[in-house]
Amino acid sequence: MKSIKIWSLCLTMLAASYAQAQQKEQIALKYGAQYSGKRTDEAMNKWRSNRFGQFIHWGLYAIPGGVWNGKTYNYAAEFLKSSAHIPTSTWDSLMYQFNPKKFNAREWAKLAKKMGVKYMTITTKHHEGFCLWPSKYTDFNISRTPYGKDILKELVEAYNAEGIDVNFYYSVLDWHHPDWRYDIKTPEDSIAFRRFLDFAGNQLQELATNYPTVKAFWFDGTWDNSIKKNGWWTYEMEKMLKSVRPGVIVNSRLRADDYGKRHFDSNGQLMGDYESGYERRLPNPVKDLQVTKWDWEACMTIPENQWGYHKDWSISHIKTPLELLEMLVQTTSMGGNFLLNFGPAGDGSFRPEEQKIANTIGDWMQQNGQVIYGCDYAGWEKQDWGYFTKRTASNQINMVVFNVPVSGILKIKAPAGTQLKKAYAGTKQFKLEEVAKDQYFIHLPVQVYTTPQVIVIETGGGGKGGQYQEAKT
Ligand code: FHN
Repeated sequence: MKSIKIWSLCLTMLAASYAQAQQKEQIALKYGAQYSGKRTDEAMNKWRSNRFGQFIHWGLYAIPGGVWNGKTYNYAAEFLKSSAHIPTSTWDSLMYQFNPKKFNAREWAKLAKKMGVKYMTITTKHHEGFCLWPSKYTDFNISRTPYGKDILKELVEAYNAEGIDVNFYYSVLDWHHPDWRYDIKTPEDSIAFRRFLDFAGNQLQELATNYPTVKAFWFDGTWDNSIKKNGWWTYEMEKMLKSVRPGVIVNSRLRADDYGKRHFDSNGQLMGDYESGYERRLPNPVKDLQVTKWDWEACMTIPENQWGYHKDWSISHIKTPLELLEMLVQTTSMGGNFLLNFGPAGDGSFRPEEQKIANTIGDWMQQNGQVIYGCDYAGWEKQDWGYFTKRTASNQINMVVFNVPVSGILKIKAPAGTQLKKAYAGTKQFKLEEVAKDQYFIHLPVQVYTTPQVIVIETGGGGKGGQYQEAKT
C-alpha cells in the first residue's frame, strides 16, 4: 500500500513539473494575442448568436467575369487580373465601366432577409484595390465611376433596415497601390511599405469612423512576408479599430505576431476575435473539435472556387441548396458561424442559382431557424442521422435529421445521467424508447423525406439510476 502512495506522489509531481515546463515555454510577445478565451460581451454574443451570414464579393472583377479578350480563365474570377496577366493601368480602367444598372441595395437586403442571414460581409476593397466607398485616400474608388454614389453606404443602410448586421471585408493586399510590397528586402522596400501601412491604416480608420454601424472587420490578403514582418501593425490595427468602434469584432486573418506567426501566436493563442481560416471547408469534427475553445467562422463558395462573379459556372460542381444547408447545420453543431458567398454580376444582379439557393434555404430557415440562431455545440455524441445543436439560452437540444436510416430508428446517446423528458416536432410527440443506459431510440415513420427533419428534445432532472447493468468485461 505504501509503495502505491509513493508512486502516486511521484506521478503527481511529474505531472506538475511537466505542466510547469509547458508554462515556462510561454514566449514573451509584444504583438501576440490581446486576450485569451472567448469574448463574452454583448457584441460578440450577438455575432455568435447570428450563426448565418452572407458573404458578398463585388468589385471591378465582376465586369469581365473571368473572361478576357474572348478567353475564359477558369481560376477564381476575382484573380483575373493576375490569371490573364493584365497590366494594372488596363485593369484600373475598368473603373470607368462600373455602372451596375440592376443594382438595388434594398432588393439585395430583402433576398438576404428571405435567406435567413443575420449578417452580411461585403468586400469594401478586394486585392484589386478598388474601393466601394468614396475613400479620400485614393482616387481608385466608387466616386470616380459612372455610378458615382457610395455603394457601401447604400448597402449598410439597406441591410441594417432589414435588421441584418453589416461587416466589412478589407484586403490588405493591394495590387493597385504603388507602395505595396510582397516582401521587405531593401531599405527602399521598408520606406515604401511603411507608407502603404499608413495608407491602409487611414482607410481602416475612415471605414470605422464613417460607417458607425459596422459590426466586424474581415481581413484578408495578409499572407505575404511583408505583413508577417510587420506584426506590430496588425496588433495596432486591432487596437485602433476597437478604440474607434468599441465592440467591433476582428477576424484572425489580420494578425501576425512578433515572429510572423499568423492566426495563432507563437504561444498557440488565437489572435483576433475568431478563427477565420476555414475557407471552402469545415473543421474536421474529430481532429478540430477543440474549436469549441474559440469562436470561428467557415466561409463557403457555391462553385468550387469562385468568390467574384464568373460568367461560366459550368466548370465546377455547383453546391445544391441542401448541401449548403447541411454545411450550415453542421457548422452550428460544432459551435461555428457559416458565411455563404454570393458574387453579383457587374450589372448588380444575382444569378438564378444564387436566388434559388437563397429562397430554398430561406424556406427551411423560416420554419427551423430556432435550431441555428442562438445555438451552439451540444456536446452529445454525434450520430449518423445528422446533427445535434443546443439552444444556449434554454439548453434545449435539437436534432436535425439529414439521413433517415432504413430502420427509421434515430439513435440517441445522451450524456451520462441526462433525463430525456420529451421529444417533439411542433405538435407531434415522439416516443422516447429507452434501450440501454442513457441510450434511446426515436422511431421515425419510414417515408421519403425531402428536407431535414427537426426534433426537439427536452431534458431535465437526473436520469433513471440502476435499471441497466454495466457490462463486466
Ligand atoms: O484571395 C482571396 C479570395 O479572392 C477570397 O476573397 C477568399 C475569401 O476567403 N480569400 C482569399 C483566398 O484565401
